Amino acid sequence: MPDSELEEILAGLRLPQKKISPKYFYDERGSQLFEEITHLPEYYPTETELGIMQDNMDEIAELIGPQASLIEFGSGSSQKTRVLLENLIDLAAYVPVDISEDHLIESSSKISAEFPDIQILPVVADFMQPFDLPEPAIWPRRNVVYFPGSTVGNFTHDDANELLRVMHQEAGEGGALLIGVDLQKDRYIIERAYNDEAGVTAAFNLNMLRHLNREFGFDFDLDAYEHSARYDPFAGRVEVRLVSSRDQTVRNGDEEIPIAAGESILTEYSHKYTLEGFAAMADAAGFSVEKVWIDAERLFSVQYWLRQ
Ligand code: SAH
Ligand code: AVI
Repeated sequence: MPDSELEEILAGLRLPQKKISPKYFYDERGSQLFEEITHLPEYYPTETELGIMQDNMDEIAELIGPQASLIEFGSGSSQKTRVLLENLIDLAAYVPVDISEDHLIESSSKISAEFPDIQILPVVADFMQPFDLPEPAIWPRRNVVYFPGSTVGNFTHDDANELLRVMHQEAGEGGALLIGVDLQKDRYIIERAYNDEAGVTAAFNLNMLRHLNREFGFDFDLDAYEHSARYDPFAGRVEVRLVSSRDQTVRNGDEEIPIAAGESILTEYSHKYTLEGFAAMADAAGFSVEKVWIDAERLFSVQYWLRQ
């Protein structure tokens, strides 16, 4: 593991409000737990987004047009992407990009078997750092960056803006962005989605500490932290934390970091947007909003943005 990553984690743990980037959720087990989350009855985003895609697939396919290259940021299990791969016309290539290496390789080989006529070019990368994209064998008519799942919500507004600008660049001349974003709504619906009865989200959150122990040499005691997820309606975001249940010290090499009882480590934000707020994000990143699809309950939106 690069020293810079360990430094980044230690720097976050030295802050008055301790925090660790949500990208560290996604080791092999974390990716599997996220996949389980997407099937939970309380976790509305996946099913809702999939429904929006299915209901509007003809229009989406027409807007994207033939021979596009589809570049997915944070592809995970490529669950929703299958609907696109089945319906887009003469796709030039599918490029799934993800930080979770084993999971990406496994998902991509399944996709390759299911869609033998489409060139699949997986890329293992942290998309917040510069990375190279492979060139498809067939020259695409247009690059479409696909960013589903409201993963954009896991970034602060500033980081999301930076990431959207990277996507603007990757989309290139005539390119577009197809993005899924979760909407602000009743607090109860949101908090239920992040505090499921079966405890899968809690296990997903705690698994981050197991990942840090294994890959970076920490000695977190997983039994001494509790999952917390609260929606802040003013900030429009869920704040996911691990709360220390006793005074304790976490060690890494020579470094000792004290953590008091009740003190928390912030592990994730999940921002929820208004349609107006998200249109402002498009504008700031150099895109124009071409089309917005939402479900009947106005829970979630899928948007098609054109590169200006
Ligand atoms: N797109 C899927 C998965 C969303 S989960 C869906 O809609 O269901 C978020 C995904 O983004 C995970 O697969 C995770 O491994 C990946 N991810 C998170 N941070 C990342 C980063 N910085 N760089 C690359 N991939 C990242
Ligand atoms: C990947 N991301 C959009 C999920 C979310 O809803 O913010 C991650 C997640 N965290 C807890 N449950 C799901």
